[in-house]
Amino acid sequence: MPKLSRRKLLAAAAPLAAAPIVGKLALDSGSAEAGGHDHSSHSHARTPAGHQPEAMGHAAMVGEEVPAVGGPNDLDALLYPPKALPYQPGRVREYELVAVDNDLEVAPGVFFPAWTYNGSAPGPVIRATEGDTLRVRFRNEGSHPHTIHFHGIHPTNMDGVFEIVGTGGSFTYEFEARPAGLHLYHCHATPLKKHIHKGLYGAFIIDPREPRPPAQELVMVMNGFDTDGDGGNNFYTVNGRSFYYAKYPIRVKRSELVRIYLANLTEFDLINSFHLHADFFRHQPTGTGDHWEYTDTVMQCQGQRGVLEIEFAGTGLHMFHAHQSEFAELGWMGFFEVVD
Ligand SMILES: [Cu+2]
Repeated sequence: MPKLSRRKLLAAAAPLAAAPIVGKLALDSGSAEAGGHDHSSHSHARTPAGHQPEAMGHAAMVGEEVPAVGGPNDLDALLYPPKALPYQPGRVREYELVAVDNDLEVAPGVFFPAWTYNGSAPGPVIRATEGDTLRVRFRNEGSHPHTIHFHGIHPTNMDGVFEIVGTGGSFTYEFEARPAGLHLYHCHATPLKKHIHKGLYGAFIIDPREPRPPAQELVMVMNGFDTDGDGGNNFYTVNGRSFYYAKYPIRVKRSELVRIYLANLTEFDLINSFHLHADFFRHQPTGTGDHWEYTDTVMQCQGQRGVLEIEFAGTGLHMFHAHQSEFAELGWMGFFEVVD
């Protein structure tokens, strides 16, 4: 009965969402209600799920620290992409990706036995300019066979589906980076659902030859973690840790262009979404073409992605979260701290 256990877990985790509100921001009365829950039953609900520590729930109840793992700069390598390079004929961009098994702490005391590229889920951001030769040296030091399948236009023998790289093996992917846009890479070994939800995926930016305007650039990969193995996610995050950007808001400057590369790699759930409070952004699906939607909410199916641009009108803490309330309450929520 995966549904039941998931609902129970949701009930247990609901007060977590209130933590930053009660503890740090004192925004509205809705949080008082969440803070007033009887939490003795919550502890029981989460026990069968495995390793959810009581401390998480309790901290949230009394409005102390936001229950997120780690320090303020831990996820910088995933949040801030490598710099865009101006187009230059004949350039080769090289990356090394190593598949490794790694237990990831996705929420305080909650570990997920992940399969990763380079140790994290999502894996590193890969970036090239349209026309570059992309060369990715892949080594499998994990316990299962893996590949790297890139989205984009490339020869089929570089597609990451025919060569299956066993433990100890390696393969070099090499192709011209095109078309410009925001793409993905992920493992394509079978069973595919497992190889993806275990953590083998990441963002793949191809910059147009005519560069985009300078901006404060951010990468957000939406994902989920099934920490009790019931085929449903127990935690939702951007870049791998629940509530991380609630604890460590992303600082950006008012009136300056902010560009977000947003991709959805959530397994099990059909869609995920990004909703911004107190402002609107422009959204370019897949980072291609010249269609921009002006909105405060965008939804993405698995594998969908897009480029968001915004100049914040005001300063202060701007909340963002999945507009599926369930996801938000299970970790997919954070803040931009907009400053002058
Ligand atoms: Cu795999």
